[in-house]
Amino acid sequence: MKAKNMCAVIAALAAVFALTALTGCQKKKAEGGVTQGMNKKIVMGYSQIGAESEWRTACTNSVKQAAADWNIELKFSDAQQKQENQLQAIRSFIQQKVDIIAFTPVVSTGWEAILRECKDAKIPTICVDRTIDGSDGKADPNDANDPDNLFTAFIGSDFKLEGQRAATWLVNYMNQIGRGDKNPVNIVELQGTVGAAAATDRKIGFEEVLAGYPNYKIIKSQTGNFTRSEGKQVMEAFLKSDGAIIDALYAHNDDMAIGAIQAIEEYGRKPGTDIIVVSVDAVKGAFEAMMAGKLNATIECNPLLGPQVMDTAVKILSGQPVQKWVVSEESQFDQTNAAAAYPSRQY
Ligand code: GZL
Repeated sequence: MKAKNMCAVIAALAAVFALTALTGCQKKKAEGGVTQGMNKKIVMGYSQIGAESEWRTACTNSVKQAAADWNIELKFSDAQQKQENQLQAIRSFIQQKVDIIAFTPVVSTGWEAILRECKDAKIPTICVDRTIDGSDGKADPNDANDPDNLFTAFIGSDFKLEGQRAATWLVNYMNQIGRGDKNPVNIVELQGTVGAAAATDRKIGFEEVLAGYPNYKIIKSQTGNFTRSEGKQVMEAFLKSDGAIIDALYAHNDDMAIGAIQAIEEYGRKPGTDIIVVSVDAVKGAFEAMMAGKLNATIECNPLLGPQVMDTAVKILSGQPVQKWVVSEESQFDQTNAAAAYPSRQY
């Protein structure tokens, strides 16, 4: 065979190989949703807490898209921030005999009974984003009451670490601008939803670091429920009572920080300059506020959990071992790196 023809054959074979490999891997991802040995499409029930923030919307979109990519049938329920709606949805998933149940606990308590019902029904469960009270990601096989034995896996962030990172960033920045020795450094805090693991642990982590800096004082702390509107309202109250002496704001999420920034401007002080603002999530709105000089830093909390949820579900249903806690990889951003990172942000 002439060399020219040989090259054509090799090129054709290479193309066929590449195409097979590609469709093979896509097929693998799509087949991922088939319960092994049963040739049945996996059916997942997912109880999401609501749509309170940019972060939550990104999380929901990630789960829905990943279910489609994995060829998993997703029964989705929006709880409108109410735990009773989540309990009702999970009971309905049990009655429908879904293969696996995923849920984001709106608050960390009140889940033992329903999770035992899931176990009794032999339906594995995945905590998405937030976990339940007492969970530390390590299940004690000898303790039936260990909260980590109530569910199969938790996919989410280390909220305490996020709080620690926020405080460390703030202390370093106040020192950098020559305000770290002020006594006191007055901080106001906008907490997330009362009882939510994200709020509880971000507060604990933040205060653990501040314990090493006695001149830093949290003079006011109140929930803004992770929403922009409530973040603005509560910040207006903080400014009314302490506006002249506030040095910094710690918000448990960007949505509340963005609402508070509006309140600070309306009050007549400069957010990002007079009042240093640090928050959590790293949603697009936070990058826009950092580029405008109104937000100083945000600690990333990754909402794009869908692929890990589906991958974990397939592993569980095909009998493969899974980690009890799949920790999200996260970074942090401030005005030195926000503009460079912004174009590639996905949420
Ligand atoms: C954190 C998540 C929080 C976000 C908020 O993992 O539960 O809930 O930080 C969201 O934006 O409302």
